[in-house]
Formats: sequence, C-alpha cells, structure tokens
Amino acid sequence: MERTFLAIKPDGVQRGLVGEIIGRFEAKGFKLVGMKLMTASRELAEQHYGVHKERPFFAGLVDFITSGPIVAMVWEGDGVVASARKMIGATNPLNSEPGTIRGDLAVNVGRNIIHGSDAVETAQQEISLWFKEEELSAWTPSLTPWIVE
Ligand code: IDP
Ligand code: MG
Repeated sequence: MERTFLAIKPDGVQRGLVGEIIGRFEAKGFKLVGMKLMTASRELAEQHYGVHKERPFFAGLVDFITSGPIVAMVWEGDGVVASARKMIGATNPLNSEPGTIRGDLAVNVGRNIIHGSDAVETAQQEISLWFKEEELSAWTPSLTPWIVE
C-alpha cells in the first residue's frame, strides 16, 4: 500500500495548526500509520533537504526546520503521495489554490507550514530517514469499508 511522509513544520506547530492539518488527512480518508513530535537535528534536516543543498535558501531552510518541534507523520492510502501534494498546494502559498493547506493557511514560501513527499520513491526514502520500522503501525480502521470499496 502506498505511503507518504508528511511533516508539519515548526511554523505550523507554533501557530497551533496541528489539529487542523491532521484533520484534513483524516477527513479525506487516508490512514495515519506513524506520528511523532520531534525537533530535527541539523544532520537529519540536511539529509532530508539534500536535493536543495546548492540553493541559496538551503542554510536558512535548515535553520528554520530545526528551530523547534515538527510533527513527522506517515500516511497511507491509494494514491496518497500525489493526493497529499494536491491537498498541500503549491510551494509558494501565494500561488496555492484556496482549499489547499498552504492556500488557506499560509502566505510565505519560507513559512509554508507543511512538507509532503513529491513522489512514491522519495516517500520511501523519507519514511526510512525519519522513522524506524517499529515506529509504524499496521492497523485496519473499522471505517475502512465505508471509505474504500
Ligand atoms: P515543496 O515543499 O513544495 O516540495 P521544494 O521546492 O521541494 O518545495 O522546496 C522545499 C522547501 O524549501 C519549501 O517547502 C520551502 O520551505 C523552501 N523553499 C523553497 N523555495 C524557497 C525560496 O525561494 N525561498 C525560501 N524557501 C524556499
Ligand atoms: Mg519538495
């Protein structure tokens, strides 16, 4: 079953948006399989954003993402990687459609409140970077037959 890595960034936690954001993925019908509140080390953040290491915003991004607790999560469901990206919205919140998390709740690219994996393969790498296998729960929500055929 497809899984994605989502993280509510320090700005989302500081702004009290954890429940609002998690609620959207719950209400959609995806399944939460892992979650922890944690402050990322520099090493972890640099690995996570390694693809951006030559970009001018890299150092500031790592400073920001390690500046306080984040909510790291793994969500599961058919098509969850692409669907979560749609629910999150464009990278720059000023370009994110209303109805998306960034479109509804943020205004600045450096404070865009949530991360979501951009592809199935990236998701697998990010999940193993952030979580140990035993931190993930395989479970069957009793509502599943009312959400998926
Ligand atoms: P994504 O989070 O939508 O996948 P990416 O292009 O992968 O966007 O960039 C990773 C993160 O780097 C963004 O979510 C944002 O926090 C930060 N970022 C991207 N572009 C800029 C920028 O131009 N200025 C400041 N921060 C940026
Ligand atoms: Mg990205």
